[in-house]
Amino acid sequence: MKLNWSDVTPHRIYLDRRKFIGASAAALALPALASRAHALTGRPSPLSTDQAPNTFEEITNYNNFYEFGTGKEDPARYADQLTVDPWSVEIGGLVDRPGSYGVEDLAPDNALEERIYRLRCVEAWSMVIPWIGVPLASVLDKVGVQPSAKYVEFETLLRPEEMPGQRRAILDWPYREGLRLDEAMHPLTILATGLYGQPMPKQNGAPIRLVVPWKYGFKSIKSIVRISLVAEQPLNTWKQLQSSEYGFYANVNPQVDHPRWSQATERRVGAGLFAGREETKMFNGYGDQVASLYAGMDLAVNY
Ligand SMILES: Nc1nc2c(c(=O)[nH]1)N[C@H]1C(S)=C(S)[C@@H](COP(=O)(O)O)O[C@H]1N2
Ligand SMILES: [Mo]
Repeated sequence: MKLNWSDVTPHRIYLDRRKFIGASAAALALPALASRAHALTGRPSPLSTDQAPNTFEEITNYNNFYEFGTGKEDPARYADQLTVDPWSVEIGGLVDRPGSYGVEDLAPDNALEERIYRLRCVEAWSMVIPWIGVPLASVLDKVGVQPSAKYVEFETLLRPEEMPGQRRAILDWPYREGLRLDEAMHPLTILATGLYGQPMPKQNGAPIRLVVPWKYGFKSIKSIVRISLVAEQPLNTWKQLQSSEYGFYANVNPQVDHPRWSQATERRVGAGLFAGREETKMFNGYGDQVASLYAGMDLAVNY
């Protein structure tokens, strides 16, 4: 599915639509994906923030996706080259039903939900993004996690022909991430296949990417082709690159600074030149839901 600018729902219309109850007329005018998402039926998820989302333009023009270059504008410029159809995700390791799954199998239209989440990058900027997707738990339940599995490992597509950043040794490709199994099963953790009621823009990780809103953005791995259930903690790309700066857990934590900058505050993208920085919240403001996962752990050690 190719996303054209002309297909894009303007931000303002989108916000008006969300207020619309019984939005069948509005839904008819939308692409299939959007019309089936809860998002546009006027029933926001209790897991969504009520903070105003960033504009579609901000969300799709200020990105980190090093496979397309290290500049914030590179993904919007180069991700168009990426073929996302056909696409399959290999699910394996300690599961009952390993195999090659299509995006439709993992995130069927009738299961899609909207989740409006804050995204806090380790670089100390943030956004609010209205994702469309399914709980990762629903996918893991489908494939049957075996009792010996303790972690989930994710891998991005390796295709240097279409990903110019992969022709350079910026990171150890393919990009890899991991979660502890209880983090992966948490209701806030989703596999997203769209945003703003549209199929996922390529620069945001089409056709399917992880979103873990209480962790720094680098945990939310894009364009996933492999999911493995494993017994040992997997090594994630950023920790592999520089383990003194990037850990496995990467929970948003205003009290644990990056060795080269403070994590106490953040800049909301699009807030304007004169807007002050915001205070960063523990677990990116999701502490009520997730703090218990880390009871008894020293989060300064397990950063
Ligand atoms: N494969 C892959 N996934 C990735 C990245 C990347 O470079 N490659 N960057 C991460 C970082 S640092 C952030 S902040 C988020 C950004 O997501 P967004 O561009 O959709 O806002 O994607 C994460 N997922
Ligand atoms: Mo990030």
